[in-house]
Amino acid sequence: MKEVCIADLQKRFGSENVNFFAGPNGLPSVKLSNSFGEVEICVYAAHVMSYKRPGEEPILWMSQKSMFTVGEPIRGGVPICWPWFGPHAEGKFAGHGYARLAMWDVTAAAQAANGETAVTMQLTEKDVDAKFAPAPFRLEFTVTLGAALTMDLKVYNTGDADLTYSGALHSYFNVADSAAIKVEGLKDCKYLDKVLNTEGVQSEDIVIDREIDRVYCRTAGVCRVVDPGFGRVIRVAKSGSNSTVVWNPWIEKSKKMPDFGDEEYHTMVCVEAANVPAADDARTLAPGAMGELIQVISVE
Ligand code: TA6
Repeated sequence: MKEVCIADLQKRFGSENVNFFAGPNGLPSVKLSNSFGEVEICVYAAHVMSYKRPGEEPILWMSQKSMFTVGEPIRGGVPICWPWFGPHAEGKFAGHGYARLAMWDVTAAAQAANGETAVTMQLTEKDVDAKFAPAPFRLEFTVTLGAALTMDLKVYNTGDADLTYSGALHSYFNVADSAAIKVEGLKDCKYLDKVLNTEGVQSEDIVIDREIDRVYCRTAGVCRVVDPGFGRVIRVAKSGSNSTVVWNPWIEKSKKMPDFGDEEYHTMVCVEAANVPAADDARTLAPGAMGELIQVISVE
């Protein structure tokens, strides 16, 4: 795994609003801060770890038991699932792809006149363990902190053959009490229920009263996490995605995950901008083409 020098990153990209630091377990990380709030991103996995607006509860959730170990996924924030969503097709590798297990490069940072602060990180097949036999690609992930948090994943096919992939911006949201929230925006949407292995149609707003692991199909719409406990609504918009995943592990699954506290299901819900194959939403790029997956998080 490549070595990343924090001092070098600060020298090349640092500013009043962009500061690199040794994050959890010393992992190279960057903090974007401005009048809109603060975001911390780990260069390992290009992983948005936290997002906070002035005077509010954190918007993203992070497990107290998350491992911040190279080679392991970070549990919380916004994992970048790529180039496959869910289990590996041949079962040869862990779920959700290798992008969240690699050390990315920082390629740009900017402070805009409107007060927004952005950083871009990049990953190519040269940065990925050869065991994955990755086809040529380049990922560019730009995080922009403004009135909203915008995460933009660009996928470039740098090879000479078609590139097919799936994935997600697998966002974990911080809520006061998951049993008291509702997720709006998916009513009347068909879903694949990964707990019951059935299909269904969402008749009402989603409430969390059991393990929920659903892939909502043919939906490009906005979701709203209505949280009475924190007295707020988190608005989750997206583009480049026609499948939205909603997940809460609830009691039994929480106990089975070593990097997830037994009681932590009470304070989180995942609403993910995804490209899920089972929802006919895998993507294929011709040589030289670019695909894009964007999630925009704001508070109403
Ligand atoms: O997005 C929901 C999901 O696919 C669930 O099935 C659960 O596995 C979750 O992702 C977390 O996956 P991970 O590989 O990060 O443990």
